[in-house]
Amino acid sequence: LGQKGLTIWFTGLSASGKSTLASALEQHLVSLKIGAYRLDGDNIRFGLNKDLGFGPEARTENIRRIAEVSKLFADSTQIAITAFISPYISDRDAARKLHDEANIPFVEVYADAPLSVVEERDPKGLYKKAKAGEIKEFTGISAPYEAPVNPEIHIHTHQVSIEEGVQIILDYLRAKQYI
Ligand code: GGZ
Repeated sequence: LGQKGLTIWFTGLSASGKSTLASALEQHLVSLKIGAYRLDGDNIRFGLNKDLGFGPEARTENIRRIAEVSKLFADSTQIAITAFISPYISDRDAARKLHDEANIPFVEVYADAPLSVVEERDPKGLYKKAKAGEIKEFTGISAPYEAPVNPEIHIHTHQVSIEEGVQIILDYLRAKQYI
C-alpha cells in the first residue's frame, strides 16, 4: 500500500451481512499484512456515538462522525472498513465528499439482501419487534433505506458466500492498485 489508505464503506439493511463481510475482509487483509481496521456498531455506537439514537438527525450525525473517524484511519495509511446501515444517500455522499476532498479513495459496498430475506434471518428478533411496534423507526419497516444508485461494489449477499464476497472486494482493490 502506498502513502495513503482508503475507506471501504459498507451499507445495507440490518442483517444484510455487512458486518460479517466486513469482518471477513478485515481478517483477510490483516493476514496479507495489510493494516485494516473495522468500525461497526459494537465499537462506535457503544462508545463515541453512545449519545445517538435512531431518528433521522441522530443517524446523520452517527454517519458524519464515522466518516470523520474512517478518514483519519485512512489518512494514517490503514484500510478503514465501516459497517453501518447508513440509510441516507445524502449522508453517504457527504462521507464520500469528505474523502474526495482529502484525496482518499472511498469504496462504497452495497450489501444487498432483499427485505424478505433479512426479515427471515432476523438474528436478533429486531424485525419481529419492529413489526409489532416495539421498536420505532426501524430501517426497512418503519424508517427508510435508500439503496445506493452507483456503488463501486454491489454484492448480493444472499446469493454469494462470504468467501466469494471477500474475493469480489479484493479483486476490485487489486484492479485499482489499492493493494
Ligand atoms: C435500525 C437499529 C434500530 C433502528 C437498533 N433501526 O442488526 P443490528 O441491530 O446489530 O444492526 C442495527 C444497528 C444499526 O446501527 P447503525 O449505526 O448501523 O445505523 S445507522 O447507520 O442507520 O445509524 C440494529 C440496531 O442498530 N438498531 N435500533 N431503529 N437498526
